[in-house]
Amino acid sequence: MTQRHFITACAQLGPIARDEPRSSAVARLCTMLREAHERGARVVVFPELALTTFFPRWFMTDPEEIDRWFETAMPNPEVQPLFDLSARLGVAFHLGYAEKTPEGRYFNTAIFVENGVIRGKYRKIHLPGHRENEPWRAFQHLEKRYFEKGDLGFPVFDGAGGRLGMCICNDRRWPETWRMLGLGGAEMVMLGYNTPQHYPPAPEHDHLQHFHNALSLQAGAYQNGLWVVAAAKAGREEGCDLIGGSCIVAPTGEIVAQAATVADEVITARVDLDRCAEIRANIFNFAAHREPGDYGLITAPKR
Ligand code: ING
Repeated sequence: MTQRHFITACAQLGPIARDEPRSSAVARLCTMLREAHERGARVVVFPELALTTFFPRWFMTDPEEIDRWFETAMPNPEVQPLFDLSARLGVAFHLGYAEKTPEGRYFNTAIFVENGVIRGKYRKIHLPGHRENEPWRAFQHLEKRYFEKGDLGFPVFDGAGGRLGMCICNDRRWPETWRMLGLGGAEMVMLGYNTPQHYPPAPEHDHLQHFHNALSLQAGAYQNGLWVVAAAKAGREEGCDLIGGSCIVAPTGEIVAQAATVADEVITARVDLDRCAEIRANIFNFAAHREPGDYGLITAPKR
């Protein structure tokens, strides 16, 4: 019988340089997985696009240059050391990376790996930013150029003795993401993010990036009665300041652990999956209180 409570780790990454080889990023991830293990963790969550720098900040046209940022297999020789260490130490992990499928499709992807096996996969649905070069910006945010919208929905799967879900970065800002995972029965949602401090379309909101990050995660946790583990890629990466603020949020919406730096940093918290019931049997008892008959606009097609 797998325990319903365990230590979860959230491994924030500092900057990954444009020319930093994957072997270097993977070595950093392995170092943090070892620290997570030393601290008793059964799961560790790594950030979005954790193998390379956040390449959508640059406008590229050369297909070969673009392809260099993508993984065509998972695992692959570069990432295998992380899979091996995870299996050897018995610490499952969430990992974000850029996926190029054998059919030639491109996704911003996250996986959950336990006992060396991929047990969950998610492809980012809410792709922020733009598609064409916008030179007025200090840096680009070309996720709509380089990735397709995810085609796996919001899967909920078995892992760590409970029901797990994933989302990626901008997904966390959309309440629909959380409600889909909540309705799917997720008890713990794992995600990574690369969030610049400066948001070119609305610089007057730059000082609100940490607030909006926490607001989105805490609301998602509370309104769906689930644990949230959110890992940032942080720090000044190729001239772009990315926020930290990696954190673990309880189903009550309380932040129970938070990163204090913008570098590689492991934070941990004791997650008790049975605590989801405090919310989901009461204030957000979906069966008793939800009124989907009144929510038609939420899934109506865009006009
Ligand atoms: N990054 C950012 C995010 O949603 C962004 C994009 C930044 C949107 C700031 C709005 C405001 O956190 C990714 N990778 O989605």
